[in-house]
Amino acid sequence: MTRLIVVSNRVSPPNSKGEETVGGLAMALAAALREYSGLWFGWSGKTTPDFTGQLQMMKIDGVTTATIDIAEDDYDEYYNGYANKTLWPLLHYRTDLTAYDRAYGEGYERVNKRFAETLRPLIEKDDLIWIHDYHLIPLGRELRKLGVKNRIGFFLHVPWPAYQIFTTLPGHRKLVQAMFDYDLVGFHTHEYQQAFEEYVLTEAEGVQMPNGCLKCFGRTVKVGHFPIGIDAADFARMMKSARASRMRDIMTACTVFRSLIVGVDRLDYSKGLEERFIGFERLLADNPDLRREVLMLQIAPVSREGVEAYQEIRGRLDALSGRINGEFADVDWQPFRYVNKNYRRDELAGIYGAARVGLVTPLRDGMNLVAKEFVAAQNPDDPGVLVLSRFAGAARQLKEALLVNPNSPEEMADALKRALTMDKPERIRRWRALYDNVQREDVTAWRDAFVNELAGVEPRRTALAS
Ligand code: ADQ
Repeated sequence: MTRLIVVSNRVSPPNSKGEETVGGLAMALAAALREYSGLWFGWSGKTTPDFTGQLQMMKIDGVTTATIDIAEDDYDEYYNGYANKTLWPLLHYRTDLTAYDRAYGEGYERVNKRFAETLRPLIEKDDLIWIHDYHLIPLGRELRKLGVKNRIGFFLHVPWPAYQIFTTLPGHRKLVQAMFDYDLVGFHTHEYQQAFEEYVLTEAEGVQMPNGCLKCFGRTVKVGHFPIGIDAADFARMMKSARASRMRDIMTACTVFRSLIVGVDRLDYSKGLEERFIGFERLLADNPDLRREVLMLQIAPVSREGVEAYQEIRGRLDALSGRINGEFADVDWQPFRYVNKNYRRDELAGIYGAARVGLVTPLRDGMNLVAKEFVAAQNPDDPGVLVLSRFAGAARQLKEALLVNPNSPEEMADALKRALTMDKPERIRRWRALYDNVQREDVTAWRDAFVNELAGVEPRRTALAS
């Protein structure tokens, strides 16, 4: 069997206590690699004053990991800088938050080169190489410069934005050119794929070839969409665990016959948390009869604390949650609970299972795995309702959710009301269709579709894209 090398910015498989790191990508890659005798390469999460290139190899749960530390200035310029302050906001349509700093771009190039140089000696002739996400777009190019001719695929976990947004990035052409040093480039949805194609055809004068290939910069690359899913089988097992049941019981007990609305997200401006809080406030304001009947729990562990935009949104969310409780709480009822903690996956499963409504309303999201986890955690005989943003990639698959525009508090309040009052037959009918999709298009289907496509492309013989 061909060996699979997976490369991502962070390498974070489940630790020995069964706890897992927050983040959809880490969850998906850990699950995807479990069945492969593969290698997972990337950053350890630690920094050193100077870059050493020292590799740390480990085997955890059948997955071999190879990690490196990055230098402190790499952390500032590559990770906090170009990745989190430039590309992340840009790819999520937040040009207002996008910082353009030449030093960030240089840090990005430098770290990608260092990744390539450290990874190069580990690559064997027939390995398939699968590179993940916006941190590492130029990595394929750097590997090609070092003579790597293996099949290399790239998968983007976040949206590819509309042409008018992407072209606001200084140096946008160079980034797209680097995508042509891959053999296969994958997106979550057809919409992102189309936006990428539009850029190539209009801005870079590329040509659409038969069988899903694009030709540009003297190279041909195969492009496709591969919607990521959750490890549905593992989730079903986890739902039966003692911890999940205990958490479900605790949540049911402390909601005392009230309907629980739940949101679970990394604390990130792309997740639409402020808009969601305001939507819930609107529900309470417009529906006095529902006030004592509902309770909302928002779990949002802090992330990327080194970036100012994340510190600012944290302050605004604290103030909003205080405002909602201040306005509506009574001696025996507090409508809103806002928690900044991480939970184990089995505990989260129990929390989802106790909820009547899953409220997943990002302003933009590549896919959104929380929506799928919520569906997987429901009781088939009495399932909850998913309220989902139309701007999450998941909305393309989970069409039986109540789809909303997260920018409209009224629309969100109406959808919440509809979800809270939906009769059981409709809830069951919608949930069955959703669960069918979550089971069928799971993480294994995603991995197999991408890897099989990559394995099927012609091996390259030519040099770099020019
Ligand atoms: P993320 O932006 O991290 O992922 P998402 O897909 O929702 O977003 O995944 C978050 C994961 O973190 C989920 O598995 C969730 O259970 C977990 N999580 C969230 N809060 C937690 C908490 N408090 N405790 C424990 N676990 C928690 C990126 C893209 C997404 C894309 C994924 C995968 O931004 O659009 O779906 O990659 O491609």
